[in-house]
Amino acid sequence: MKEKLRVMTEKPRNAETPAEHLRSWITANEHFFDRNQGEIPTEPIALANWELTISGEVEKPLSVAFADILKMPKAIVANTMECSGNSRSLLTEKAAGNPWTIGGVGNAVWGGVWLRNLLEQAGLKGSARYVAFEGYEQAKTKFVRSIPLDKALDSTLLAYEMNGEPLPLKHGYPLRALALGWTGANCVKWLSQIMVLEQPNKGFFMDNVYRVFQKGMEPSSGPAVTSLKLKSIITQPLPGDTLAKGHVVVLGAAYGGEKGVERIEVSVDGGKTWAPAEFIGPREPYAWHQWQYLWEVSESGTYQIMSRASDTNGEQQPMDADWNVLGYGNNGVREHAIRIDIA
Ligand SMILES: Nc1nc2c(c(=O)[nH]1)N[C@H]1C(S)=C(S)[C@@H](COP(=O)(O)O)O[C@H]1N2
Ligand SMILES: [Mo]
Repeated sequence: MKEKLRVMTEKPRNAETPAEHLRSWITANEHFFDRNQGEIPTEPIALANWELTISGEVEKPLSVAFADILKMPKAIVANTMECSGNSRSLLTEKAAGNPWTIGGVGNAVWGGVWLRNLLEQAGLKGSARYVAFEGYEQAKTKFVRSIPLDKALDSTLLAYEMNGEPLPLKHGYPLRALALGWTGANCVKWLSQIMVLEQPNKGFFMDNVYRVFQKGMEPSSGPAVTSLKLKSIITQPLPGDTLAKGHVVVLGAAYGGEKGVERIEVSVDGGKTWAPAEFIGPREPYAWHQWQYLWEVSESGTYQIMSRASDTNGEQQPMDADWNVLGYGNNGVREHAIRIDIA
């Protein structure tokens, strides 16, 4: 099969979406980025052999078959998922990890069931504070992640459909967690176990990574990554393009995880002056907003184009990203500037 993504590592498979496939509101399944800490299962599990257990701080531990999931009310929700390390390679000071540019993000319409419905069936004990997820894939160190109970009850989906198709194997078939508006690390694939806990889960993927910390600090002393940060990206033109004078359509996307994006502005002079861009396409909570800026350019030269988002509270995307050792959450305006030539 022809490769559709920009592959960073093949084993495990980490690959980003080329910018031209970030221009539509829906990111097609075949163009959606891949991020794996271990191996993708080689074969999809037979649905008859799959079960989901719910244990820990619950009144009635459950074991649920796929058919039971399908009988529950179905929720259909758009959600933009971004890898915590997306845009890491655009940081001016290097940070360790996969060299994502802007393509470690995608938007899909997910079908599934609300986690709260299953937790209600199991009955939470008074001691319940966190919900941990584990997948069925083979791995030396299992990718186990927990989220606070509030998030689990309020806005976490267990998804079995992605853009109207059964969840593809590499995106977590048959079921994955989706903490809406939170980074991909909070969205465990190949889900097989849910554990309700009194404390956050401990382990490598909780305490050593997905933490925001500075050099010389203990990783676990930094906060865990949660919501996507307010950010905008330019998806057309592409860095280094040479374009003709006249109408130039600048395209991009803006997103803020749990926060809604209210406004988007564009600068074509390296941040000296700004003009409003307009939103195009659907606007839904948890999903990115595509935008366009119609630029009339009459002089040849080199231009630096930037975009800047504001959220519904009037907060602005920062001009420079907050650096951290693992390069998470790069949402800097300057880091995302592109340089192009007008001939
Ligand atoms: N079981 C399991 N779930 C996982 C991972 C993993 O390695 N194993 N990677 C996580 C990370 S860091 C991200 S960004 C997303 C990527 O999901 P995708 O490959 O469907 O785009 O899955 C998350 N869920
Ligand atoms: Mo990630």
